[in-house]
Amino acid sequence: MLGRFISLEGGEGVGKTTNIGYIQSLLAENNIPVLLTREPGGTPLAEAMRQLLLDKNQEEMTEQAELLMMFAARAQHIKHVIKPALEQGIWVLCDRFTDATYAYQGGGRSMDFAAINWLENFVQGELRPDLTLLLDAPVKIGMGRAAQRGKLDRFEVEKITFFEKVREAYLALAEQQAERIKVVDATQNLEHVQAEIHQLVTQFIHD
Ligand code: T5A
Repeated sequence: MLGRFISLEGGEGVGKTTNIGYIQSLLAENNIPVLLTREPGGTPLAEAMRQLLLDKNQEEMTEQAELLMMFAARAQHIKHVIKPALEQGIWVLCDRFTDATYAYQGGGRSMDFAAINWLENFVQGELRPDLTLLLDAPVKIGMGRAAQRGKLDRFEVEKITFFEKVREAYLALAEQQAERIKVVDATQNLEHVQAEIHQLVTQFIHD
């Protein structure tokens, strides 16, 4: 792969969408071509699956269906968007990727990590992000920020204990894969969050 793959992770409302544009501008300043995308989503079919995954007004979705849909959307995304970009030397900046599956389905829903790991290998082959920025904040701070946006989706209506487990799983992943996953303290004001991101991304660019 000629391009490099950066993912942005974290619980609800920690500031991923807010900061993705900032990272894009940092890459652009360094003359790096970049593609912005997100999960679940990123292609028309994967975006249609996103609608289903986030819609709370439907029959109860089984945990297995949820997990498989995350990976079904990911398979489309990788084949039609992520891999073609990386092969052309375009960097990919993705709002959430498979760490979110470990955190939400593995941590939040207590699903078997080995099953997720099997699906990860099946769908992605060797593709993994080169750098992951994990924006971390206590659940109440993130949920408070997310709530300001109004309407809540199918995940956002979960109980606080669900999001505590999501956060724990993310932090455990960061500890296990410290080389790739860098934790950013998202409780700080935006200026400080972006100063931390600036340092991490600049270092990664020059590695
Ligand atoms: N999901 C996803 C899974 O369960 N498994 C998977 O495998 C994948 C890929 C997707 C949902 O799907 C789940 C997880 C999610 O529940 P999403 O829209 O991608 O949904 O995720 P959300 O977390 O819902 O995204 P949000 O838009 O809610 O959160 P963001 O992007 O982290 O937060 P953002 O940038 O919109 O900021 C929220 C508010 O906070 C303010 C912003 O201005 C905004 O108003 N803010 C700050 N305020 C003060 N200080 C700061 N430092 C601030 N940073 C941002």
